[in-house]
Amino acid sequence: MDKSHSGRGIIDIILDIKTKIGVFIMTYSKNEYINVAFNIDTKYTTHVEALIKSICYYNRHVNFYVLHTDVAQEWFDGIQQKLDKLACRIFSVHISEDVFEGNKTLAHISSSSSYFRLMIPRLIKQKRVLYLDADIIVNDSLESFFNSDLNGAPLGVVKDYGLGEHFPFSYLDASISRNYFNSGVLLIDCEKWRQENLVEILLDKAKAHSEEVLYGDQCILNMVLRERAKYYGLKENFQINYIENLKFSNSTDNVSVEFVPTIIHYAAKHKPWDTQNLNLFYREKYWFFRHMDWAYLIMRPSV
Ligand SMILES: [Mn+2]
Repeated sequence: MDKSHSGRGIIDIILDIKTKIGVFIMTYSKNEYINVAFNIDTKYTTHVEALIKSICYYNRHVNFYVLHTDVAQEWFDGIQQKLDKLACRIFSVHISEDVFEGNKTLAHISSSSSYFRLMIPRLIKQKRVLYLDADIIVNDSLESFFNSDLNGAPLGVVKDYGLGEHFPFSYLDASISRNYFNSGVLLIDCEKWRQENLVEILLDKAKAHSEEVLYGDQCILNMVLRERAKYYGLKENFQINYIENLKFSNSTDNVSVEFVPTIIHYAAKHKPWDTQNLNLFYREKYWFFRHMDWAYLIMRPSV
């Protein structure tokens, strides 16, 4: 109780130590984990492994959380063995098949598993989580995006560039706003979501509207959060369908990008792993990481 003898409290002293020992501060901030979540089924493990490798190519100290109903524990064990050497960890977040049992509309729609991502702040006890779709490759360090200031917003997002001028959502009032974001990259302030009961609010919206919405849970997220989200630029969710549309409307394959996208999102009908579009923009980036040997990542000088 008596701190008058020194005139300073414990906090002041800790702050003092931190400012005096600069190295300590650097090490400390480097040890902060980046939390990344995916939502996949077992068919997607190959693609998510390529995505994890791309993240480890540019980042260390990452916690990976995989939301799923059917991925084998052996897959997690094998990936963790590689990640041990990269100061990263992977966690299986197994969700029971009947999680939406009490919710008729959700239980019956085929894409109901994509709604799992709405529950991230309830499932993952972290302050902040970056959700990424599995049709993504990371192309740079995530540190500045992950730690960026959300300015009080519960969510960081990127506009859906694939829509162009269309706004085909009767259930979203365009006169209020034509904001519509892509839900493949979501920077989630989990603490704020928990404080505001956003998981419940989103699941209630889903209950009421899941049968009429055009793009499933992406529309539900937009219904609740499009006016409250912080919007980032194309760099943080570089949507390949946008580039493919540009190529098509200009009848050219010759597109160059003047910045380095941090997150490449193959949000297109055709994926880099199929044979439908061999000219898909950044197709080679996916294959670079898909074939990258874990041994190379492990032996490579630390990033
Ligand atoms: Mn996607």
